[in-house]
Amino acid sequence: MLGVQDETAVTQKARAAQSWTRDAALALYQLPFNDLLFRAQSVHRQQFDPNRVQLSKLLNIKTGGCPEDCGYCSQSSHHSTGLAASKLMDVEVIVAEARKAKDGGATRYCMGAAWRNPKPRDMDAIVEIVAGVKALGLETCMTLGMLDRDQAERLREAGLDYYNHNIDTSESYYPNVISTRTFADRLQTLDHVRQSGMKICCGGILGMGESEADRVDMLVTLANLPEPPESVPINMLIPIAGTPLAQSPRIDPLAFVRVVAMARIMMPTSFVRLSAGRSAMSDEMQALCFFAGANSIFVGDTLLTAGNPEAAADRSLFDRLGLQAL
Ligand code: SAM
Ligand code: DTB
Ligand code: SF4
Repeated sequence: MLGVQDETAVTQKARAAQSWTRDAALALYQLPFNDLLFRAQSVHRQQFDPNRVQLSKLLNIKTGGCPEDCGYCSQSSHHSTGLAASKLMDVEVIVAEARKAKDGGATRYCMGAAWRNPKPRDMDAIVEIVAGVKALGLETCMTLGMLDRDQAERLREAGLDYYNHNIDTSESYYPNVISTRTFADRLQTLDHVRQSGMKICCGGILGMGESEADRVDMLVTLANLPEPPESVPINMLIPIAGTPLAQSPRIDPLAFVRVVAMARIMMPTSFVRLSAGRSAMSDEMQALCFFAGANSIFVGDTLLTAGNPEAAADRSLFDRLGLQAL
């Protein structure tokens, strides 16, 4: 017989694994705003403390010169963004930065590299970095581009907790954003990560000129993965001068909030991260995102290459909303 806790786990897993149809998701997206947000907040309260938000910190451990042509990215060598490329940072510098982030209240340390995929010669250094950051007692996350099965296995053995690999948009809009890899490539790496036993951080970007149907399709893909991602970053495009998508029309803030609410309802047990783009959001928009079920943010004034709100601004926002760090 199952114990109470086992039963809860089984029910949660069954609920999490429900498959969403595009029609059901579209119906949700089109609900009156108040109905959608009420549902999202109700789901949120069943799974999480509504006044706690998880804090992650990002570090770009290898900047620029990336061979991929992602239309939003400052680090692609296909675009002239004026960003200077650098080599992989030394492990000591990374660990010192991670210690500062821990002192600042972050519980997860996310490290990004502007690679299409890690090369075999990079793997020893990466393993050392994971071990060094983990030894501080932080959760570790990396985003290094595509991984093969062996690389995913090696990262898990090194103690990496999460791997971030975004699908970014819908399958049909994907070729408008990136031409150097396919949506299927993305899903394959996610499968390697899942098989290795690491947790998945996977989401997308809004405001790249995609349609409402694309937003809904992206969420359906995420929610219908064999297991939903444990962490779902919802980014608002940060327009970067020199990139092909820099002139995209800004997304309606209320449409952005709707997507956050949808992510909460469709992936009830996942952390939904209000990710890139907070510097361009009003406090009121962020407050609505938290009400819609976002319960994670990046802290610190820099993301990978772009800006993020200062610590003082986030402290003041949390105080005004009665929010606390998890
Ligand atoms: N190279 C790795 C990869 O793409 O998998 C990791 C780094 S990449 C910069 C991580 C994610 O950041 C992208 O998948 C994208 O969702 C997000 N991102 C990058 N540039 C952005 C921008 N200008 N605005 C919003 N999100 C962005
Ligand atoms: C994610 O979804 N957003 C983060 C993280 N995963 C790696 C990256 C945001 C990058 C924003 C643009 C920049 O800093 O260059
Ligand atoms: Fe490279 Fe990642 Fe930027 Fe794409 S998003 S160009 S893969 S660093």
